[in-house]
Amino acid sequence: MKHLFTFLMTAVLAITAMAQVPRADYRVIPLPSVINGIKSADFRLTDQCLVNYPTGNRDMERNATMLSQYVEEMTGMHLSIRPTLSVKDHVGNISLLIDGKMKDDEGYRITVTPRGVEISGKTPAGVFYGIQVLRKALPVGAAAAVNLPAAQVEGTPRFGYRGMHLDCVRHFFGVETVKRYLDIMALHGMNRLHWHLTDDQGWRIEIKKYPRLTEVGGWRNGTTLGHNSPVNDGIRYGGFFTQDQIREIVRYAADRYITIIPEIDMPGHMVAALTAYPELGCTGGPYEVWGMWGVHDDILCVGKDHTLQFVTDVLDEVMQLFPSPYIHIGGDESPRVRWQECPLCQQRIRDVGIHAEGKKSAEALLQGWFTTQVQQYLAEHGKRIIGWDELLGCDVDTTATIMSWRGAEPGAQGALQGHDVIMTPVGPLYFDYYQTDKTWNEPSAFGGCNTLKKVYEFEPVAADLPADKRHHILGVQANLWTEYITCEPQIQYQVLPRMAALAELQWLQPNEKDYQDFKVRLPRLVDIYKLYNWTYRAKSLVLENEDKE
Ligand code: TNX
Repeated sequence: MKHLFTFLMTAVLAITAMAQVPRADYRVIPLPSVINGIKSADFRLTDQCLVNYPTGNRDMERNATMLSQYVEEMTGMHLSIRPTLSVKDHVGNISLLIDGKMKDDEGYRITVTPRGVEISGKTPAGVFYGIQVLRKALPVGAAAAVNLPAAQVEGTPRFGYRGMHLDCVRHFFGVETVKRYLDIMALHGMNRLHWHLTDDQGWRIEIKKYPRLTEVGGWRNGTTLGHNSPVNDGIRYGGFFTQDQIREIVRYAADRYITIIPEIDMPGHMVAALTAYPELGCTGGPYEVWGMWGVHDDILCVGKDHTLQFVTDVLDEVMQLFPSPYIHIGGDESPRVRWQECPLCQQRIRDVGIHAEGKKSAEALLQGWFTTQVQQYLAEHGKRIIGWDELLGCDVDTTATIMSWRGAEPGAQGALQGHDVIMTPVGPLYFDYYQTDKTWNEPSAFGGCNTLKKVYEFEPVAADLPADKRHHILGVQANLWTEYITCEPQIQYQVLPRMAALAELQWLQPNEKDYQDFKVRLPRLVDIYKLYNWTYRAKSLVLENEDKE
C-alpha cells in the first residue's frame, strides 16, 4: 500500500513537472522550409546540457558562445560550451557541426531527438542561422528546463543578399546604436548592412589624409525644423566614426556573419566634403554643410584631376577599413547644373570625347565617365561597385550592381541589361516612410505609407523577367533614411516589426509565404523584442484590417 502511494505521488509530481516545462516551437520568423516532427519523446534542455563545438574551430567556438548567451537571455539557463571531436559527447547535449555535404552555404539543419540536438551547416554562417532559429523557438521567460520537440528543421535563404540600410548622416548614431542594429539584423537572419556614411548634411567617416572632412564636414550649424521648414534650430549638430570605431563595428558585424557595405555617395550629396575642401566643387564655394533635406545643386567638379585624386585617396582608406567585396558609390540625385556652367567639366567632356546620345545628355554621360573611373580603380583593387539606379542612365558597364530604389522597374530593366540588382524600391521598402495612413499618432516620418502587409506581399522578381535573367536579382533590402529620425527608439520603431516581414521576403520562396500565418507567428518574435527592450510598432500586430486602422 505504502509503495503504491509513493509510486502514485511520484507519478503525479512527474506529470505536474512535465506540464510546467515550457515547449519550444520551431514555427519562427523567418519560417523554416522544413519542420518534420519525429515520433518520439522531446529533448529536455536544462542547464546540465553542454554546447559542443568542433575543437580548434574559432568561428564555431564563437557560435557556441553566442548560443549559450542567447539561451541564457531567453530562459535564464546557463549552458557551458565545450570543444570536442567525439560523437559520443553528443549524447544529452547540443552539438554544432559542419556538414560539407549540405548544398547551400547559408542553409541550416537542426535535428532534435531525445538523445540530443545537432545544429549543422555547410559553413559556420549556416550554423549561426540554425542557432537563431533555435533561439527564437525557445519561450521567453525564466525556466529550469525547456522541452524541444523531436524534429528535423531546415531552412535555406531564397536570396544571398539580405540587407538593411542605415543612414548615419542626416542624424548621427554612435557605435552602440549601430551594434544593436546589427543584433536586430542577426535575429532576423540578415547578412548585409548598407551603411550610409557621407552626404550633404555631414561626413561621418574619419579619413586620415583629409582631416577636415570630419573636423569641418562632420558638423552643421543647425537643422531645419519639421519637413524643410524655413525655421532652423540653430543648434550645431554632428559627429563621426573614428577608424578604430569603424574597425570595431566591422568586426562585430563579421562575428554575426554580416558584411558591411559602406556608401560614399558621389558625385552628388557631397556638400559636407565641399565645405571642408571647397576646391572640389565647380564654383569653389564657399559652401556650408547643409541644414536642409533634399537634393543640392553643388556636387563634385569632375573636370579637375584633383577631384579624382581625392576620390581614390578616400576610397583607399575605405577599402582598408571594409573587407566587403562591394563598395557603394551612390550616384543618385546628382543635378548637372553646375557641370553645364563649369569650363573644366565642359573641357573634360571634350577631352574624353563625350557626345550627347538621344535622351542622355553630355553631362549624364560625364557622370558615367566619372563613375567608370572609380569603378576601374576599385576593380584594380578587387572591389566592385554598387550604385543607385540613376547609373542606368549614364552608360556604366554591367560590372556595376544596381540598387533599384525608384520602384522595382529600374531593377528589372537593369537585370535585362545584364546588371546584378538589389531591390530596395521606395514602395514598400523605405522604412523611413509611415507604417499606416493614419499618421497623427505616429512619430514623424518621411511621408508615404508602407504597411507591414505591403512589405510582406512585395515580390522582388518581376513575373515577366526571363528565366535567364532572374539570377541577377541578388536580393532585397529595406532602407532607413534618417532625416526625421533623431534617436534610437525611433530607429527601432520604424524597422520593427517591418523587418520581420522583410526577413520572410528574403528567406522564403513565394509559395511559402502566407501573411495570415505570419501574423500568428509574429507575437512570439515580438516577445523577443520586448526582452531586449527594443521599441516596435505594437499596432502592427493587430490581426484584422491592418490597412484601415
Ligand atoms: C531619396 S534613396 C534619397 C535619399 C533620401 C531619401 C528619403 C536615394 C538614393 N536618395 O537621399 O534620404 O530619398 O526617403
